[in-house]
Order: sequence, then structure tokens, then C-alpha cells
Amino acid sequence: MIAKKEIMVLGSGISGIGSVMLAKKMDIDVFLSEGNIIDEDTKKTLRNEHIDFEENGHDPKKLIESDEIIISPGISFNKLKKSYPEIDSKKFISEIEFASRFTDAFIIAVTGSNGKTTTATLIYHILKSAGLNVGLAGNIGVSFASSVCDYSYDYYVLEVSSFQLDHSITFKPNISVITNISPDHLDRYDEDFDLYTLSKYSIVKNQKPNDFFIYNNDCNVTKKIFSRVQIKSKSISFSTKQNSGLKHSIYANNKNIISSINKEKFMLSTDKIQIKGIHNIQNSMAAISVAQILKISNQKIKESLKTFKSIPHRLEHFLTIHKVKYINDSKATNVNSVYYALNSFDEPIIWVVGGIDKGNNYDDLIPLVKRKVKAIICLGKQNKNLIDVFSKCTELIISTDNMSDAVNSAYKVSKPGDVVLLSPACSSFDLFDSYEDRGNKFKEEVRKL
Ligand code: UMA
Ligand code: ADP
Repeated sequence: MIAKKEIMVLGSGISGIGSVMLAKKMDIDVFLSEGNIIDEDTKKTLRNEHIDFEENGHDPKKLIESDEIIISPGISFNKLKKSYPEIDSKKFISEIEFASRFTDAFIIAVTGSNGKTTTATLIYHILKSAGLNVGLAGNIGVSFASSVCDYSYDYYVLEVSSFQLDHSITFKPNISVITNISPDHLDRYDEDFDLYTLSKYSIVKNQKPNDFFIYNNDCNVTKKIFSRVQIKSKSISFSTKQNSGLKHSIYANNKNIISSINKEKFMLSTDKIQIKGIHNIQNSMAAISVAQILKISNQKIKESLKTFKSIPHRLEHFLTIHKVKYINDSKATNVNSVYYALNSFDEPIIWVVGGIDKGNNYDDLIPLVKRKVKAIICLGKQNKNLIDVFSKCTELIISTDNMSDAVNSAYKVSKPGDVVLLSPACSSFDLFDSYEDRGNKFKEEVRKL
């Protein structure tokens, strides 16, 4: 008789709960372990489902005895290993790995440092508009496990973070997408950009010759994948700079997106795309590539691109007051996303920036700031670094430590024709609960003006 597997799930957040629910449905012995406290509602759900749990720490005996351990993406494996050196690293799997065992759906997985949510949502929008039975899950906020548990989709669009790719052993997307790679989350990768990059590259590692890999040919780090990883899938590149000349590729010149992925040529004026900026042309090309692989008609793809609006907190133009545009780009939590934000406007910019600096190197922004930014409003508990880096790049730099002061300062220095852009390059946790909280507070304060 084969012994029944016992699975331990670490973390009682969205992915942990999704995992235990799916395990339960699949009749697998499962135990939930939370390092902190578990909230009352979650405990109630667990009791109703007869799922055993512990809180305020992980029982070392259970860690050793379990056959497999599903680790939530927010848990640093390196830290955990320091606290429990005796546990076997090979037993750890990601929630994505676990969920993928229980679905035969066609999987489109999108990773990258920036543009994951936008690209995944756009792909979902096109597929859904074309009538496919498709789900959207992953890092976007709905766990893959809970979605597999509750629904039966033919296609999945998954937003996948590097944390979710780590401990994904056999996970194999039918189509994988890398939007770009630039430094982010390095605290989880021993401050080593190469380790973070390898994590992103691992999205292709299990792909087979019938699968597809879509990548950004304008991103030097992404392109290097070909010299680091053996890729068996068919590759499709997208670029805003040049036509790769490959048989199956997609590129944009100043006016049009042109694709030769399918026999029937695809061409669309970039003006027809609602979401603005070069980075969104890149995201759109990645989405068009997926849709073309799935043989969705050119007509349907074009219609969907015309109707797709920007997602909250990503270059969200929510108000114009006295001819000054107010833009909420609170999700810009790293330097690369701010680079594209600053590049997206021709108007003089009043730039609201700051928060918890994840070891940013601002060098790439300096020429842009000199050219485009008329005033900087620092918003954070500690603004010294920003002031040191940028005070020579602009005439005016103001230090604030709350949203009301930041918005009022921006308002005072603005003139008709300017843009006030919240694009922080930093995470939000010094002053806010999350990037959403920061973006919502920005909008609230602007609406009070
Ligand atoms: N914990 C332990 N032991 C520890 C440390 C922590 O039990 O040693 C507990 C924490 O107390 C917490 C849980 O483990 O209860 C960790 O949960 P989590 O942070 O993984 O959160 P989830 O609610 O499961 O959300 C995760 C993703 N979170 C992270 O990657 C940090 C969500 O992405 C994702 O939407 C969700 O799964 C569903 O897939 C969020 C995110 O910030 C949005 N992602 C990063 C980003 O986008 O930059 C990568
Ligand atoms: P992610 O899910 O990877 O964080 P989002 O689509 O949520 O990506 O966008 C996060 C931030 O990055 C926003 O400020 C957005 O304007 C910017 N952004 C979106 N797509 C790209 C891209 N392809 N390259 C650089 N920045 C981007």
C-alpha cells in the first residue's frame, strides 16, 4: 500500500489558504502552519473545513515529517532555512507548482520586473472577449490554487512573480512571457541581481518544443537568457526598436505595430491603443503575440486593444484641475517603471517620489529628470537620499512626510499644462499600508483641492 502524502502549507495568506482548500478538495492530508497569528475569520474557515492548523510558529517536527511543504511566496526561504537548518530543501514547492498538478488547462504565464499585471490583464481581456473560457490568477491577487479549486477553465492567464517561480519544479506554461528584467526584490536574493534574473529565466525551463516563449528583445537582461538557459520552446521576440527579421516576430515603429507571427499580417496604428507610453506598446505586443498564437482573429485583437483601459495605480490619469493633469502611478515601486513613466509625458512634470528605497540606483533617471521634471516633491519618512541625488537636477525640491502636504505642495507649484505625477520608485510601507492605499490617498487629497 502506498502511504498517503502529508502536505504542510506555510503561511495563511491568499496562497496558503488557496493551497489548503485545493488539497482538501483533492483529499490530501494537509496541515496549515502560520508564523504569526491567524485571523479569526480564517480560523473559522479552517475549522469548518476540518483543516488542522497552528499559529505563532512552525513546528520543527512537522517540518521534518511532512512529505511536501508548500511555501507561500512572501516567505523568504533563506531566512526560514536559517531558523530551521535541519529541514530538507527538496521538499519545498510553490503554490503555483502545487496547483498546476490539478489542471489540464492551457497555461499562459507572464513574468517580468514590470508590466506583469498590465500584460496578464490585457491577455485575459483579449481571450475573454474572443469567447474563450479563461481565468486570470497568480500574483495579481487571486491564488492559482483557489482558482483551480473553485473553477474549471480551459485557459489560464497567470501573473507569476519570481517568488512564485522559486520552488516551481515541474511547472510548465504552454506560453511563457518575460516582459523585462531590472533590479527589484534583491533583498530576497542576497542582493544579487543575477540570482533574481535566474529566477525569472526559470519560467522557460520545463517548456517543450510545442510551447512558446515570448520575450522583450529591447531588454538586454532578458535577451541574455539564450546564453544562460537551454530553451526548447519556440521563441517570439517583440521590440519597439527594430524588426528582428526573424520569421515569427512583432515590432513597433513610430506609427504601427506590425506582426508576422501568423501568415496573415497584423498591423495596428499605435494611436489605437488606449494605454499610453512605450512600455504599454511593449505590453500590448506581448499580448498580441499570445492572441496570435491562439489564432484569435486580427479583428478581435484590435477591438480588444481599443477597449482596454489603464488599470488603477498604473499611470492612471484620474483628474485634470486647472489644466493640470494628475496621474497616479503608485505601483511604480522601482526605478525602471519610473523611467517609463517620466518618458510617457511631454509636459513639464511635478514628480512626487519616495517611500522605502529598496537600494535604488537612480543614475538612469538623472538625464530624464533634468530634461522633464520642473519640481520634485519627496514623500517619505526619509528623503535625504533623494535630496542628495536629485537636488542638482531640478530647480525645486520639497521634502514632505504626508500625502496632504505632498499634494498641496505640488498644487502650489503647478501651472496650466503641467503634469503632477505620483511615481514613487519606492515601496509604500513607511507611510501607507500598501501601494493601493498610497494611490487612493493621493487621489483623495487631489480631489480635495
Ligand atoms: N509567514 C509565515 N512564516 C514566515 C514568514 C511569514 O508563516 O516565516 C506568513 C505571514 O505571516 C503571512 C504568510 O506567511 O501570513 C505570507 O503570505 P504572503 O506574503 O505570501 O501573502 P499571500 O497573501 O499568500 O499573497 C501572495 C503574494 N504575496 C507576495 O508575494 C508577498 C501576492 O502578491 C499574491 O497576489 C498572492 O500570493 C496570490 O498569488 C503580492 C505581492 O506583493 C501582491 N507580490 C510581489 C509584487 O508584486 O511585487 C511579488
Ligand atoms: P507589475 O505587475 O510587474 O508590477 P504593472 O503592470 O502592475 O506591473 O505595472 C507596475 C508599474 O510599472 C506601473 O508604474 C506601470 O506604469 C509600469 N509598467 C507597466 N508596464 C511596464 C513595462 N513593460 N516596462 C516598464 N514599466 C512598466
